[in-house]
Amino acid sequence: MLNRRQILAALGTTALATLAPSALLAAAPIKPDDASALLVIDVQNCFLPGGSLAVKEGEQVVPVINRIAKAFSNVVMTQDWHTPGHVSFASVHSGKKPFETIDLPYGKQVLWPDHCVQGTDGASLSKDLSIPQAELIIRKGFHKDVDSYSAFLEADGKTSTGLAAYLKSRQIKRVFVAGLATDFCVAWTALDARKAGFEVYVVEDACRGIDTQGSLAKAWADMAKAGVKRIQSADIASA
Ligand code: VGL
Ligand code: ZN
Repeated sequence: MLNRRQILAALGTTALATLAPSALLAAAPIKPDDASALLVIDVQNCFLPGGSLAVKEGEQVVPVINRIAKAFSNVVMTQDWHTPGHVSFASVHSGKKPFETIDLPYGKQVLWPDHCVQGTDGASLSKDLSIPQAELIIRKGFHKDVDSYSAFLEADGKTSTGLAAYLKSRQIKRVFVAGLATDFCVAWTALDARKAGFEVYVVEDACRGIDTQGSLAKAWADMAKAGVKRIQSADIASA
């Protein structure tokens, strides 16, 4: 085995100069400033263990989100907030089962078990979230005939939730996205945030995915293509 000195000697000064600093030094931690906001997506009972659309390991995002949130002065949370009999529920389409898809006027829709019905315990935010400074809760998916994975735009691609205008009027330039599920509400939120002109980071270990029909790999590929930065919670400077 070569030791560190031998490796450095073998690389020589030219190679070293080429590699430094990105390869040899750890990246500086990212420090959220007043122009940064953490978006905590859908950390609701329905998506947690025992919930009707439980995301595998979903509960593991809670302590990670609580920890990183301490570094943010701006935090916005979202709640998936469906009407009873919402169009995204398999139960309202005869002969259809959860995770099958149908064509709706606005495009392809994955069908889900009934979840996050307005005012139910399943729609409540996790009681284990501890982010007292959170300043806004955006509810989405409350139009019976239109789904909304994204916290910015409904699935018709045109109805706004108002979040982009809110963030812009608060002078926010950078958003950090965490929560559930990576491949649906997190990814769609991150992609729409890019379209709205924000710098976007998705905190991978603060998210978990559903992963149906290749959706998780596709989501990461779409996000990379759109310029979304994939980071870990350890990349964020602690408060
Ligand atoms: C979500 C499926 C259906 C999510 C919401 O929060 O990612 N996924 N509704
Ligand atoms: Zn939903």
